[in-house]
Amino acid sequence: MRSHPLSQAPASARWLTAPTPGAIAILSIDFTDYSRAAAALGLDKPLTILRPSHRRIDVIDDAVLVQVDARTILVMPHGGPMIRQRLQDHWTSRGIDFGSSETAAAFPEARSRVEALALETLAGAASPRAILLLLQQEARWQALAPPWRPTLQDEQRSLRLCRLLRPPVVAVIGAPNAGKSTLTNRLAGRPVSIEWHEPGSTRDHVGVLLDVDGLVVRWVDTPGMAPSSNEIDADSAKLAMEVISRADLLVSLAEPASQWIDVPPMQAPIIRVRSKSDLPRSSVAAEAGAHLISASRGDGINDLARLVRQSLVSDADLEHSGVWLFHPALTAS
Ligand SMILES: Nc1nc2c(ncn2[C@@H]2O[C@H](COP(=O)(O)OP(=O)(O)OP(=O)(O)O)[C@@H](O)[C@H]2O)c(=O)[nH]1
Ligand SMILES: [Mg+2]
Repeated sequence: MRSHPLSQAPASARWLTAPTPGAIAILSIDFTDYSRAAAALGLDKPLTILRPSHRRIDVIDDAVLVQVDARTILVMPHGGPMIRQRLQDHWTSRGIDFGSSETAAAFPEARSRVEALALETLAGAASPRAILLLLQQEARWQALAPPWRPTLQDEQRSLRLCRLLRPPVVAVIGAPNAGKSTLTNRLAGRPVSIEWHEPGSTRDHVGVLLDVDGLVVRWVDTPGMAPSSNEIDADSAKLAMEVISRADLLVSLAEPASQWIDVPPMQAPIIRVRSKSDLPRSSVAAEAGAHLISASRGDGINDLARLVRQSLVSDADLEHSGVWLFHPALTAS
């Protein structure tokens, strides 16, 4: 397991000996750029390959160091747990990465730290669209030349792509009877939420994990928003507002000839949807800025799913050929 040149840390470290007390401990330091690694380790004089050298490691301990090849140094300090910890804390503070050693051990087949992290991430990724992108990361990181720093665009694109790993929250909102639960059930392909011709049929919000055009989202069907004197409704409306305030995207539904409800200004973007397009009154097909659906008949549903996915993870993000900072260990400097 090599430290990757673009892992940003000057070197990655992993203990080869157990954390129990012993005469000596062995720490393997992997790197690709010797001078960066040596600077972080505080090595003033260079090591000669395969010749053990007794060094003072800053103020912590004496240790024997052996550089085994162009990319690995073994460090052998005294094996007490306190010394081990102090050494680890000291070198962590100088940017050496001890974090991914467990990941590396779990994926011995991986060719690099980036690949080990990608395989680990793949195991927990929510969305099918994450798979191919994660498998491409090893080659992409290898293709870049160190030293590399992500741009703000890289970081922002990476954050949006991370929605493929942890489902973003999409809240569907609208007046009572707008057709929110019917849309939810249509997207789920099964009944998950009560649809009823009387307004107020959804009393509490209903959350479901949905695959929306290859992006798995936490879809939340909220109760219709209307002033109410009923105690339960007031509570459920409060709960709905909490969900709305945490949403990454709002899908706002309005029946033909009715207004979209107002929500307080939020961070989350809003997609406006005109529902029940099959009804005769809805000859408003070309309404500016609104998407037309009939959840009962299924009209416009695939396009809406695509719009939802695009609003959260765009085609441009998915097709971008740059690297993805898909794991916190890749952002550590
Ligand atoms: N014609 C037609 N009727 C629809 C459509 N979508 C929903 N409805 C009907 O509208 C009524 C209300 O639908 P719901 O999905 O329960 O509406 P809701 O927005 O969840 O309502 P609340 O939970 O009460 O806020 C039901 O009778 C649905 O069958 C549609 O696309 N076309
Ligand atoms: Mg409902």
